[in-house]
Amino acid sequence: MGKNATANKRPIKELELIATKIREDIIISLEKAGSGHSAGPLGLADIFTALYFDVMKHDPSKPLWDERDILLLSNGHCAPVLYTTLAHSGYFEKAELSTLRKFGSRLQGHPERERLPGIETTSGPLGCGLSQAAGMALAMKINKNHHRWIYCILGDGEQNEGNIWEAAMLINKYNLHNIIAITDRNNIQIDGTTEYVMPLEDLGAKWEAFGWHVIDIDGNNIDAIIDACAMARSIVEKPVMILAHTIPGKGVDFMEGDYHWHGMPVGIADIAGAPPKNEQAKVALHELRTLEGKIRSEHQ
Ligand SMILES: Cc1ncc(C[n+]2csc(CCOP(=O)(O)OP(=O)(O)O)c2C)c(N)n1
Ligand SMILES: [Mg+2]
Repeated sequence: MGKNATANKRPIKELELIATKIREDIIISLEKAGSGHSAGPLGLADIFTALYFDVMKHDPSKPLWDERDILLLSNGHCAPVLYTTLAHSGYFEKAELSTLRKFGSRLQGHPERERLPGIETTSGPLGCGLSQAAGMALAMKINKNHHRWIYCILGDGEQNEGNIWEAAMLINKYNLHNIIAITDRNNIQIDGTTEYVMPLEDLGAKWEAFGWHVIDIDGNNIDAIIDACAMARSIVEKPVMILAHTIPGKGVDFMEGDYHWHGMPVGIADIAGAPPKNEQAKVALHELRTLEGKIRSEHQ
């Protein structure tokens, strides 16, 4: 049996503590790497914590367990949150996080299937994840093990890719209702706000027009994420898109809401409103560790 199939549910405060530790490790590994994406991974830490530590059926000691739920990271540039969550779950040693983006490392800038336990697909070229989810769901249907859930994380800027909408139609046509898609609706992308680069709204209405059931949530509220996933699993007549409204750079005040941190780690760039380069990691970690202390004291 998978760990989360048998484990008692963790209290929300414990999950918030895990998400904060994950954010700290994202900052540390990106600073060591000297390149990489900060805003998306920090914003997604609550969703990843909820999925790996509560929602999904999986077993880090058996990454290829044929009853496991599947997590696909379609917005592959957010790899730091996937790697850090996998390490915290026990798929590999946390020490390996310090090899992020180094030559020869298993933790490259974008995830590669079979390179690291727990990585289900290769991603990085945007727009592919939902089609990969559709292929897996069709295979599960043919093999009669479609009781497993496939969680597919998508960026919002990523949804400028036409191929996502082809997958949206196909999933509906073939009733692949074991797919639960989650959009990281953080309103930023590579070089501006999503509404500036390519307006997406009304995004919920678009998904509904493609036959999907849409659930809007605060994507930085772990309780809300867990509830939305439970609701999504109970909706059998349609595929479900959870529009998770997140704050890019969440947890680090000088990064929050600023698209300049989309593809920047701490320590290499002078960005308006941020501390000097050599202070950025220290300030970010101080803020996160203060939050960690506060959650710990509330949890005791
Ligand atoms: C097919 C393709 N086109 C362009 C890119 C370059 N690119 C990387 S991330 C990104 C922005 C994606 O926006 P979003 O999904 O909202 O990511 P966020 O900034 O929220 O992390 C772009 C255009 C890519 N990786 N793949
Ligand atoms: Mg975005």
